[in-house]
Amino acid sequence: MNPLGDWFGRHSVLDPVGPHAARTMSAGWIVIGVCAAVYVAVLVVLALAIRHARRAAAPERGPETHRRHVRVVGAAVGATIVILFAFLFLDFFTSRGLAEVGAGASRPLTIVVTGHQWWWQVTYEDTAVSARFSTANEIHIPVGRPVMLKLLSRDVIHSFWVPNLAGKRDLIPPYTNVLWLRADRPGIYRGQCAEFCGLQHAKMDFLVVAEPPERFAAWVANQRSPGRSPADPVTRHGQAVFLGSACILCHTIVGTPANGRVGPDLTHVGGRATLAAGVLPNTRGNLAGWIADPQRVKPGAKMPPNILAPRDLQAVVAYLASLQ
Ligand code: HEC
Ligand SMILES: [Cu+2]
Repeated sequence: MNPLGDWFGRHSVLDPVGPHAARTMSAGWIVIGVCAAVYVAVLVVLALAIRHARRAAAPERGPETHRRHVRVVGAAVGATIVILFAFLFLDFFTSRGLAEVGAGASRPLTIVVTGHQWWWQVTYEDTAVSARFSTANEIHIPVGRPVMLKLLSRDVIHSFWVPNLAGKRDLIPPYTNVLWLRADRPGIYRGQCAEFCGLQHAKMDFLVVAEPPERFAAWVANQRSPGRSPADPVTRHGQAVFLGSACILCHTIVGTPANGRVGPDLTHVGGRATLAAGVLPNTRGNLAGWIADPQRVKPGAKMPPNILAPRDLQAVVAYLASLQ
């Protein structure tokens, strides 16, 4: 496990856990290996040249030397062209291989990921409208099943990158890009926006949680349910405060009148590992701090500070934390 704990997740291109990342990494190793060999060869030739120049203080400049130089430089240019073409084919076949992993999927899971400044909206598609649901900054996928991500953006260009699972793919408004991935080992993999998208670009993270199919199915069933009704006076008061304030202009909680679309869906916010796009572990303290003053954590974030009486703030926190 990561020393920072599970909420941080794993984050390394050197540890591919699916066919997409693995193929990309193999191509990467070939490129690194060939480039290292070329680098060593250049240094060896340089050393020989220096030694040669030292020995022959007054180098002969006959036609024979000239011809040898032309041959050596010609061979080097030829080798460069061959290597670059080899890389071109390597790239082409790697990309084709990646497309095939997706094409073989009989029943892929389709997830729409929409980039916003500076968080990720995640919507699970289904032919039945009632079975669709939205969450934020946390993408659950079943281990071993190919997943098709449809990538959209509402504002500027973002780039979706989970190093352990796949290469980067840009989200370019108003187009839809597609990225396939498959996780072959359960785990929590951290992703990151990889295209500068404004003030809080560096704080636009997300988690991909790859879990066994039964656990994934249970998670989906829970996500499809409406937000839990408050079960005690404190959470009841919290819900009333939430529904009576500006929160509902921007946030949705399914099963309540709140259906704002500016910020993340909060129907099951209590069950998420992080807050504000991977920036804070989801604890009550962080939740309270975030709601009171998001600008302190993420200056420029599209959520205004909220001036709530301490009792109201604690109640809202209790209510949101109960939305598992
Ligand atoms: C003007 C729109 C707006 C209002 C009003 C607003 N929010 Fe937000 N909220 C956002 C946006 C946008 C984000 C995402 C910020 C980010 O991560 O960059 C967010 C994020 C959050 C998150 C973190 C969700 C997650 O999954 O990480 C919580 C919790 C939250 N808001 C609660 C509230 C509460 C409670 C209120 C009312 C007291 C409120 N918000 C009012 C827009 C708003
Ligand atoms: Cu970004």
